[in-house]
Amino acid sequence: MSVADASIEQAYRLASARYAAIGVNTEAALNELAKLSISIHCWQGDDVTGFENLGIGLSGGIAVTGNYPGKARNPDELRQDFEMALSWIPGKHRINLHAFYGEFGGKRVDRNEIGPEHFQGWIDWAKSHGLGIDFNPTCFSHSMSRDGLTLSHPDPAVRHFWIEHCLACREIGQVMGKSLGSPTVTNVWIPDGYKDNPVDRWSPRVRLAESLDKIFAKKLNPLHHLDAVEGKLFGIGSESFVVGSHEFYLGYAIQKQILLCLDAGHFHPTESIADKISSALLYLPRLLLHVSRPVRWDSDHVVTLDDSLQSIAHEVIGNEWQSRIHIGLDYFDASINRTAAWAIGTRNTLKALLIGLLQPSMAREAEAAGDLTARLAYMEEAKSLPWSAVWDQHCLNCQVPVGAAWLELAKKYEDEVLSKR
Ligand code: RNT
Ligand code: ZN
Repeated sequence: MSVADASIEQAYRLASARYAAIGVNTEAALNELAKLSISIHCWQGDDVTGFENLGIGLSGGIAVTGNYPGKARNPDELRQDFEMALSWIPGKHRINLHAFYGEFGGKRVDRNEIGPEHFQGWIDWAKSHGLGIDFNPTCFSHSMSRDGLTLSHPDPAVRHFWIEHCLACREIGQVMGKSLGSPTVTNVWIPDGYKDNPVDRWSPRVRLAESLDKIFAKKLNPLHHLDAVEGKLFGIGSESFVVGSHEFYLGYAIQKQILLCLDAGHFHPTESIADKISSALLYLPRLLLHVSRPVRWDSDHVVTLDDSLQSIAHEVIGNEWQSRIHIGLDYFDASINRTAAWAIGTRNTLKALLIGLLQPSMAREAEAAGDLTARLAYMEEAKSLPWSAVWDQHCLNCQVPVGAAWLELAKKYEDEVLSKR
């Protein structure tokens, strides 16, 4: 064992004793942390570009800014970059794919014609790396995303096209989940909305509900596949009205008992998705989270270890909802090294979960006893417990770099591979 490793272990032993004194078992926390999988979004690797080469830029009211060199240009580069990032992240995780990341062999395969065969390369790769896959229809960056509308478009032909696409995606998701022995969550998000105030807010929502009813008519085996729907407040160009709003999908998901996806950037700036979880889980079996970081708007910044992330983790862990909440990441920053962006956001999410797993019970007990002074005191004291020594030990156990040591490897990869693209 190196001197550095020995000092990490020593710090861990001291931290572990400190936690034991307040009734927290750090070994149990680490065992639990090792079981948690984050669904890491492939689209951070190429600025939500996909592999269709349609010559159409990113649409749908989402935006990536920055032009850091070295973005992945094809499936092999994206997988190579993803593997590199995974080697800096402790644990076993999942990859979250969008439909336009299929492998089409240079052919134009339209969105309503895609099938599992276009994702066999991803499935084989995921299997060989022990990864699960999650999936998403891509209802943007396409000419049929007409007038900014898809499943709610007044033209039945447009709706039909996207219904076919979503049906194809559910079939693909099912094959992915079955092949990998772990259910694929297929999450439907559409950009539909208006820049300015509509006169009629009802009809588009009726059309969206009808389209979704067609998409979800066939029941799929939950052992292989789970459905999710994601709403939002506004997008670029849909500032005044989004058809699939939060209320729309909350109601819809409850009615169908499918997953609701809560994206941290899809609400008013001071609203926290952490507070929504306990309400939604009263009526829903499961939730999907899109962990993101909105800065003034739905800007999809790389996730940092901030209060909002810790509140989300506190809800998941404090209520033991690990099996009911699927945690996915959703951000895209093209202004920094993209593989580093994956590592930073995923490591932060895991750190927040670990902090949750190491929470002592005093604050909860104080609250139950009505001692709100002690609740605040204990919650604040908990913030300075030596969780970082436990995190370092976790990285050591998982044979991934401790502290910022991964950054040196990221720089090397940038020099040797990314900068040559
Ligand atoms: C958009 C949604 C959606 C997308 C991805 C690319 O506002 O958050 O989840 O970010 O599907
Ligand atoms: Zn999202």
